[in-house]
Amino acid sequence: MKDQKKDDKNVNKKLVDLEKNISVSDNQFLTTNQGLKINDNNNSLKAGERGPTLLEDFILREKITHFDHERIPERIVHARGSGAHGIFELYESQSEFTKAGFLNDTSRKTPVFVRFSTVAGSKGSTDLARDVRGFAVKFYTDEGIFDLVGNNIPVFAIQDAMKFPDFIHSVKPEPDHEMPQAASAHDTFWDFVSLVPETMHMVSWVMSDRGIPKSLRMMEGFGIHTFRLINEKGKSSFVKFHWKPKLGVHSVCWDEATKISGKDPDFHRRDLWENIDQGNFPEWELGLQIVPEQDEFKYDFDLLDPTKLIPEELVPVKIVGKLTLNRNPENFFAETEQVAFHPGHLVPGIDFSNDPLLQGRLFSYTDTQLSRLGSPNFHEIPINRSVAPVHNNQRDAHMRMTVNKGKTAYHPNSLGGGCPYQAMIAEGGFASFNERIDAQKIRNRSESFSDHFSQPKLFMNSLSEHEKRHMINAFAFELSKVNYDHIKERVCHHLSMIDIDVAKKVADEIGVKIPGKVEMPINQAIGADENPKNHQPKDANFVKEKSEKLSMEAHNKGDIKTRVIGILCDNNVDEDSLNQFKKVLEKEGASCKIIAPKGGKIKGNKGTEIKVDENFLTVTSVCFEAVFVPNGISNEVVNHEVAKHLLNEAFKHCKAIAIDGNAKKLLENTDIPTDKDDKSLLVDKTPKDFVKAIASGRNWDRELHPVVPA
Ligand code: HDE
Repeated sequence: MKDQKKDDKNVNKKLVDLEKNISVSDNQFLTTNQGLKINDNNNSLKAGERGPTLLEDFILREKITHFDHERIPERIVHARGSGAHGIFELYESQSEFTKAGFLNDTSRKTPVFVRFSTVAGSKGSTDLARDVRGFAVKFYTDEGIFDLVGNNIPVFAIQDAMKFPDFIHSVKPEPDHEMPQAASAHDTFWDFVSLVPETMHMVSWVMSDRGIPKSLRMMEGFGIHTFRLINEKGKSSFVKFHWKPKLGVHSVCWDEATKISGKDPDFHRRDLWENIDQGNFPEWELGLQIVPEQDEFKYDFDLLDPTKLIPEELVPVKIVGKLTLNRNPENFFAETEQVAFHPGHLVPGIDFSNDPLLQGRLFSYTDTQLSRLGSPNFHEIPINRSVAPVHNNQRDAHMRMTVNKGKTAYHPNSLGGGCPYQAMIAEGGFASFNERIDAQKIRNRSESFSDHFSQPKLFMNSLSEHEKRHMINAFAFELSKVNYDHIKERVCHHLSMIDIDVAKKVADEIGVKIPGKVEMPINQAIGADENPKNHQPKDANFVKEKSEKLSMEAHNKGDIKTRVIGILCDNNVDEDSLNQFKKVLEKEGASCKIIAPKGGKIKGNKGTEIKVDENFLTVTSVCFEAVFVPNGISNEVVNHEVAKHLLNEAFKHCKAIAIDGNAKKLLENTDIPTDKDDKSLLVDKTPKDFVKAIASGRNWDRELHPVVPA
């Protein structure tokens, strides 16, 4: 492992700050929490060797009491997460748009902590459930903490915070039997979706391959809401934040996802940890979509509507900086579990918009920490502590760590010299954007929020053929699990409003008819308009065009960096064949894992000892991006069911397979057709051809004629 900590220390103020709390027990005595050295950590104090335990055993009581209280409530959403430390570097000053220090000063390396998460599953659920992924970034800036609490999908399911508890109650395991775990619920979730058509855009994204990412390192991130940037002169622009992964955007296929969930539920977590550990630091570029204030009403969707994105054709994403994750946490609980994000953690130069979903979030995130972390002092927990100085008159409460000196805990004061004093704007004081609001108090939703189908139509138009096929299959799979036809029909109706072809395929697969019309209940507020007729979803604008970047295909970087390639060998493997491929694959940045029937080491045909990474008991093709079988494999492997299954399954999942020399005998023993043209099945081809095949992405055409029953 690289000693990133040492390199970082020169620049990373947060790592230096965390050092204060790091405890190492090397060469130390075991003690109680009071510092008393413990002489026997194995036996409780008893009345006689076989007698009852004595209440006076304070050592036992302390140990057990602490243990009894070790758990805190998991997050109500985004419970399962993985975190990492890193830095953010700016390419070019954005002072034209914002005065935020970390977006102005290119010499700064702003420390960050990032937490990725699934949304629906609990803390111990699987990484590869079909779900949205959280992508929350905490910037420890010199002006205080800025949190960009986003997701890997650019739109949200609902438009108003008022619907969030309903939405989440529908998506979480059903309350009577607490099923299903990890994935979104079936009857309740789809019931909600069918009654709230604004969900259809986000649901379409989740049903696409974006819902089953290959790696956390290979996902985009989106701030979703429109925020504001404010420059030194007080001028405001609207902005949407994007994270673009340097490794491109990749997913697994559904059959693979379900198998990974069983074989390695920690697949994403492990991948992130191991890559950071090995020095393959994941990187994302920060992109800004900036909309001048005067263009607020220029588009046929509302910038304040979180179910809408701004197509990159309308407003290009300006790349302004780079995020690098370069250090794993020291302690999962202390860092990943206790980190507390909040979209209301702002720095001067960034402000909110009036997006009604964002507005509700501003309340929720502090509130939830009170029950999760247990005290309003959660900002003192080391991972949450600002590197900018914190001084105010807030005092006391549970687990207060700071020892505030002095008599005065009020403002204004004269006894404390007026301190801490307010900052003028020129001194870095935060002032909310001076937006003019002249309105009536009203519980309603803007008419400009009522087009629910045009953007999902744009999304579906933009998918490549196989992406669309996967999305249709996912809709069909999830809806097949729903027990009520009227729910399935209503969803198919909404789909028909978006794309009739998609709707027909889904309806056919799940065996329902698409209703011509469905009566929607009033799902928007009735304060201003009590006529249910006025609350039916509007037809989609006739969207013909595509938006290129909505397809994952547009984000393939054409390389194989950090991909894991399985190499199936045995004793006497042809070392030339093995090394020729391995060398080229590793030079291109992939990592190779040796698979052999038994663990330990094998001996190549020249007598070299080769370490085995996976044996036939542990191996599974779903953990590899591609498989290579070198020349010189034994008859045992040729006839072994595990070896046959490995190739069959890799083929089924459309992965590249390279076969060299006598390994053809194994190929012939599988269900893989060898007489068809297949760009990713390489027999006696060069390592470079193999690299090209992996880099070009999966051969999805194989799905059109499935032949492998694996
Ligand atoms: Fe969250 N969300 N959310 N959310 N959210 C939480 O805060 C909430 C929303 C997101 O790794 C909770 O500390 C409301 C949108 C992420 O710790 C909670 C609404 C987006 C994370 C909460 C939303 C998100 C959370 C649970 C609608 C994408 C995980 C624990 C009004 C832009 C952060 C916590 C982490 C977590 C509330 C909508 C992203 C309950 C009320 C939109 C990535 O406060």
